[in-house]
Amino acid sequence: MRVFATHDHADFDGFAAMLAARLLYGGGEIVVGRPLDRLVHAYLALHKDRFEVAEIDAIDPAAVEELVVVDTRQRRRLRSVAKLLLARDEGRAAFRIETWDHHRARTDDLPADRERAEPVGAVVTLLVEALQRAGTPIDAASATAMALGIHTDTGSLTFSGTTPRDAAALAHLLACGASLGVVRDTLRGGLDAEQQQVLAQTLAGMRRLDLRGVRIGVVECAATGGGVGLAEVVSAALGMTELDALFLGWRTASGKLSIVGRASAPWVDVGAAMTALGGGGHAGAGSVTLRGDAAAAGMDALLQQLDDAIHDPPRVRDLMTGEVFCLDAGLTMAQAEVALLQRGVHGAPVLRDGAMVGVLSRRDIERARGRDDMDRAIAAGMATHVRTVAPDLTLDDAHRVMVSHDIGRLPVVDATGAVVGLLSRSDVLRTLYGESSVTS
Ligand SMILES: [Mn+2]
Repeated sequence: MRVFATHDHADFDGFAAMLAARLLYGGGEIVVGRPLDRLVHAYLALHKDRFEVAEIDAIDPAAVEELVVVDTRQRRRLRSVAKLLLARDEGRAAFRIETWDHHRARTDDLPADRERAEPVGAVVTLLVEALQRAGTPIDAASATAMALGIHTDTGSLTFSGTTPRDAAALAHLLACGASLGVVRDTLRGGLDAEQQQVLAQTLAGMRRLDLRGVRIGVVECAATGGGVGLAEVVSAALGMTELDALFLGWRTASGKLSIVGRASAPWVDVGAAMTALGGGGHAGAGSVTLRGDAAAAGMDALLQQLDDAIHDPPRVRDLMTGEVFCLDAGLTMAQAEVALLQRGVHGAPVLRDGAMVGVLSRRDIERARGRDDMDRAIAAGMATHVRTVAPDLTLDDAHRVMVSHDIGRLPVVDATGAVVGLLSRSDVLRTLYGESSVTS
């Protein structure tokens, strides 16, 4: 007998990967632990007859020849098949183990006879590729579940871990008849009444921390229910704020503390922080359950790990143009026009005694020409309410200043008031798209 298993709180990626593996391997029993992820639970309630799930107690460990584990390799995330693994340890079972995963290797990973782990956005992508290579047809209902696995693990192909392979696998599933309507309705499930309450508590009660310019939200809630679906609450809350990452702690009456984290910026590695605490996850999402002293320390236990889990985000000083052509406030408009033309620039900061007092653009010069003011000092016709940025501001924040005030070039001014650089739109675009895609 062959058994398929995935991590506890099976999500769509884990569940769909089991379906795909069963097709690929040619049959076997799917085992899931309870509770399931809320979306999977709702989906299974409707599709129960199509996707039969076996009970672990009905399986005789001695009869198992092969265990295929998907979406994790960590033994302690596999409570659903703990009995089988224990029987194997004690010599009452002797099955081989195969694993399919897209998480980083851990010290408590299962020793597998065959291990396939690749850094794709959803593990089901690896299995869909294998099915495609084998020429195995995928029915529409299974293709839909697999498409949901890719959608949920990649944020509909928007999370930073998404690869071209995930998009190609999704395309194949659409070609197999995956239903866009079912995908849409399943993903649009919204938050239930309990989740909405936790969301309200999260938004009202969160502490906002600034760690080296990275915005982190941290909140601890007293459990009001089973805590299923907290990840969706954290995602929803993160989407409503400007935070780079958000961590929600869920404290049960017995003192246990479950922490769910999500990041929207690539410089916060949620999985690293969770792993340091004994949990797991990806860069973008992770969770851990703390007990005993660690739980008593509350969210402080997490805060101690955060420093190592935050990579320095790109800052203005890393991207700015360092040598800035400046104009002296004593020049006339006519002199400034010649100077700008000679340097081939559209505008420049204006200095008086080394300090920036304004910015002059060619548009200001054209206005002066219209008023016949070309012989007057530029100080009279320049923009004096100039928005500047500090060199150690994060590029993200500088980007926000550009967008909200529609400014294409920001003078970079240090604490002494000296102009130390200029940040342009193209500097920002270069970090968004890479060096080659921006020409000027
Ligand atoms: Mn996954």
